Amino acid sequence: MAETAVTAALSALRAHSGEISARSVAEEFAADPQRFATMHVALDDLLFDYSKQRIDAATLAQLEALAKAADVEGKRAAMFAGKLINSTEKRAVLHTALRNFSGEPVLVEGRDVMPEIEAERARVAAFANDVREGRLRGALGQPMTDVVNIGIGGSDLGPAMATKALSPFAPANLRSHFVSNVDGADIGDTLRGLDPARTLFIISSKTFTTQETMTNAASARAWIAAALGEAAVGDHFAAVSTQLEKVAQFGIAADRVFGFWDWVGGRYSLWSSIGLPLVIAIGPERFEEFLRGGYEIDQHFREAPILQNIPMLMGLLSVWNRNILGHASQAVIPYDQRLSRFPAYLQQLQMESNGKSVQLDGAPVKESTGAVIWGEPGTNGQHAFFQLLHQGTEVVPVDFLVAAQPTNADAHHHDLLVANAFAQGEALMRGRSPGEAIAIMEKQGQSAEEAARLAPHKTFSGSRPSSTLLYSKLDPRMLGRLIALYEHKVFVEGAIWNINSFDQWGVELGKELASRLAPIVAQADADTSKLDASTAGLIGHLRNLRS
Ligand code: G6Q
Repeated sequence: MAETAVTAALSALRAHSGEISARSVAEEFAADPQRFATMHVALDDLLFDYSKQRIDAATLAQLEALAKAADVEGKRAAMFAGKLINSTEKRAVLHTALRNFSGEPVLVEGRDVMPEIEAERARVAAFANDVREGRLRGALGQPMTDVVNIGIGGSDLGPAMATKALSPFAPANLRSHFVSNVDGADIGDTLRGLDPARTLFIISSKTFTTQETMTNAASARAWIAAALGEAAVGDHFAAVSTQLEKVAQFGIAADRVFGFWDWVGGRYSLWSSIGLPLVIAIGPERFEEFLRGGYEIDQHFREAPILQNIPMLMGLLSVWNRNILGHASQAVIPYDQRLSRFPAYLQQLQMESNGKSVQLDGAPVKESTGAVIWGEPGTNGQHAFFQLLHQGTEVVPVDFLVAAQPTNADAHHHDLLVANAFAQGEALMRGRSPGEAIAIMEKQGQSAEEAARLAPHKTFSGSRPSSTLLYSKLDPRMLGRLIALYEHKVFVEGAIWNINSFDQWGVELGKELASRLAPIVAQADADTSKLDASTAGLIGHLRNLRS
C-alpha cells in the first residue's frame, strides 16, 4: 500500500516538474520577494537556505506529501526506538543513542543501553586524558607525542575527518595521524620521522579481521618491536573493537581496549569509542560538545514539522533532484579548508548507505537511488571543476557549507572566502543570458561582431540548484550538527526509496574477493586457470613485470 502511495506522490511530482522547468529560478525570485524568507530554516546559529533549488511552494507541498506517503516519520520513530530496521543483519540502528542526553533510556530488545554507553565513554575519556596529560608513558617512560590510528572505512574516515576539522582545538605537542590503506606507502610515509618511544597506535576495527587494518597493525607492531623490543608492544598499543577476544590475541591488554556494539554501523561510529583519536585530540569535554551538537539535530529531526525540518528538507530535495530532475550526482563544497575530508566522509555515508538496488523485501527498486557524491573545498574547486558546474551538460546540485566566522584564521581571508561561496551560488542560480554577455563585452570595448561570436561561450544557463548551510563557526558542537544533518538526510532518502541504508554487502564482497586473490598474487607459480581470462592475463603480466 505504502509503495502505491509513494509511486503516486512521485508521479504527481513528475507532472508538476513541467511547470517548474518553464520558469527560471531567477524569475521565481523576481516574482516572489519572500522567496528567501520562506525557503530557509534557521536553527539558532545554523541556517539552511534552499531558496536556490529549482522548486516552488507547490513542489514543497508535494514533497511533504511524498514524505507522508513513505511514512518517513513512522520509520524515523522506529529507528530511534531501537527497532531492528537493519533487516538484513537483524540489527537496531542506534548511533543516536551514543549522543542521547535526554536522560531517557534507549532500549535494544528490551534492555537499556545507556548505562554501558556512558561507562564506555568514561573509560575513553580517562584514557584520552592520560595520553593528553602525559601520564600514559611508553616503554622507555616517555609521554606520547604522536597518535597513529590504524583503521579503514568507518574506522578511519570519521576520526580522520573530524580531527582535521577540529585541529585548532588540539594541543600542538600531540599530533594525530591516520593510516588506512593496505598500500605500504601509507604506513611507511606516516612512520618516517616518528619516534617509536613516543608513538601510540590505536587499532580501530569493529570486526578486528579487516585485511588492511590487520596488515598495518602487524607492521606497526613489528616497528615497535624492532625499535623497543617485543615486551614494549603492550605499552604502545590501544584498540577499539567489538571483538574483544581477537584484540586480546593481538596482545593488547583489556584496560586499553574500548568497545562498541553491533547496533552502531561502521560509517556511523564516530560517536562511539571509534572517536578515541578525536577525544585524544580535542579532549573529553570538547568531545561531549560534539556529541551534544549531534543530539541537538536529533531533537530537531524528531520534532520539527517536515517543511521546517532541515534533514527532512535535505533528503526530500535530494530525492527531487535525483528522481524528478534526473541529476545523478551531488557536489558538497565546504568553503572551510578544515572540512577538506568532509566530502570523502560523506561519500561513504551516503554512497555506502544508499547505493542499493533492491528494496527491503528484496524486490528491485522502482527509482534511481543514491546519487554520486563528490566535492573538494572552495575556493580551490572554483579553479578546477566548477567549469562543469556552470556550463557542463550535466547539472550537479551543490551544497555549499560556510562559517560566518573563522576559527583561528584571518578575518580578511574569511571575508573573501564567504564572498566566493555566496557568489558561486548566485552565479549558478542567475546564469547569464546571451544579451547580458554581449552587453558586458561591448562595455569592455569588444566589437559587436566579436561579442556575438563569443556570446555562446560566455552564456550561462542559470537555474542550477544549490543549498547553503551557513553556520556560526566550525567548533565541536557545529561539526556534530553538520554530521548528524547528513546522517538524517541519508535516512530520509532511504526511507523514501524503501531500501536498507544500514547494510553494505558491496563492501563485504570486496573483502571476500581480495582474500581469494592475495595468495595467487603473492605466489609466482600459483594456478590461475580457474580465474577469468582478464584477471588471469593481468596476473601473468604482473609476474612478467616482476621477474
Ligand atoms: C562501514 C563499513 C566499512 C567498515 C570498514 C572497516 O559502514 O562497514 O567501511 O567500517 O570496512 O571495518 P572494520 O571496522 O570491521 O575494520
